[in-house]
Amino acid sequence: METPFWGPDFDALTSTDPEIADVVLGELERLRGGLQLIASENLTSPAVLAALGSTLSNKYAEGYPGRRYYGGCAQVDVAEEIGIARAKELFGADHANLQPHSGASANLAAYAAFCEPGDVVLAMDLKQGGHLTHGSKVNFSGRWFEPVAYGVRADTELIDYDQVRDLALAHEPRLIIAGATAYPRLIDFAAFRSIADEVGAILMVDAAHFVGLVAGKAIPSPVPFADVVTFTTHKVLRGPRGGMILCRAEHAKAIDKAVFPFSQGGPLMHSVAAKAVALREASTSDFQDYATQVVANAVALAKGLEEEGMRAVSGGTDTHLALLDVRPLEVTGAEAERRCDAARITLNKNAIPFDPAPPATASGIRIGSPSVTTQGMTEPDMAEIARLIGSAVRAEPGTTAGDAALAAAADEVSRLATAHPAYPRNSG
Ligand code: DSN
Repeated sequence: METPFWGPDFDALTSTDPEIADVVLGELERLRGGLQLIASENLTSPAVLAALGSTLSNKYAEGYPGRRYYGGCAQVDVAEEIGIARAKELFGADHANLQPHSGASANLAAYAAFCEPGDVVLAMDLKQGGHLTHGSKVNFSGRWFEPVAYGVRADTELIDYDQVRDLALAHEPRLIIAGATAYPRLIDFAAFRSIADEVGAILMVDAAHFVGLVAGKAIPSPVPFADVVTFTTHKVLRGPRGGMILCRAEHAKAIDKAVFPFSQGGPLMHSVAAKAVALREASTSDFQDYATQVVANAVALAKGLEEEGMRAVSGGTDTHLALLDVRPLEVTGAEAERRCDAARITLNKNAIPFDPAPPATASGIRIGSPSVTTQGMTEPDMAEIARLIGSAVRAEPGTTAGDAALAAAADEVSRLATAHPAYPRNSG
């Protein structure tokens, strides 16, 4: 049977725009030739990419299924309805909104649903692992609302729940946010719920980083505890770049209105359809095995990096990411990132709690296991990766020995990546 023309056609891109085709191929080669350890990235499936590259990109569909401002929405309605049903089923949520364009858009909508400008919002300090949208002064959240920040304890580097409660009692926030971008441990959602109830606050969980582990049943879910859960769909969850919101039934109308028409116009229906595909993939037992392996790999990687002389913040990890203090190796986070990059290992510098260095330098690196686990790597590979990171971080570029060590590490990285290819040629 002839395949109908539907969109993703690499030959068309090559002939129409060879410059951009080169970029697309160059990025594929970058993924195939190195190791991706950015904790917030993953390698989404060919099925998700197919939905993303489809003609659903053409459709305007302001509104929600059955209540659109445009005709011709019969097909996209089906995609969105399927996606909503899958999200509710997978996470046990009363209501799901798949339209947020990103995590920041999802968070903006959650603020809009529950807060008025000037309301107090209690959230984790960006410098201790929070997110820009959790009250940073350079972001809408810090400019339009009154942020109060909690952090981690200096002795354990775990969230200071006593401080969260004290600040909540003192400032009576309208909204309390649990969730972080650089916190390796499980979050006690029951403790946050109890504090929110004590002060009459709405509890929002920004689950962007770990929601894929929740979907895969590798860690506990925030859904039973939170009024609203926001997240991105492209991290451990392995879907398209985008956002999503789950909430209790009583907040459904407010959330939907806050997404459209308050903060967004037309939804990206190709992305909504791709989110539905990712949710189907995340509902399988294979994905549960994947999520369990993501955690096992992060634990192994953190342990291996400790053996290389780095210090794991909070002593390790329960999730997909670890934060390593690199000062014992007498480098900054920024320099460690650069040296790893030279060895084709992509990770990011990151502030550690109470970091004396500015964010652009930082004293730590953040590593994550979602992508390498998608490539089928397991604990012995993590031990190898830790050794290669150690060797790269200790190598001083510009010296004969350092350059040789970086070149040797890059060769070994390439060998490992080839043995576990990203997007193997038969994966489509
Ligand atoms: N930029 C993401 C991260 O790397 O954690 C969060 O939005």
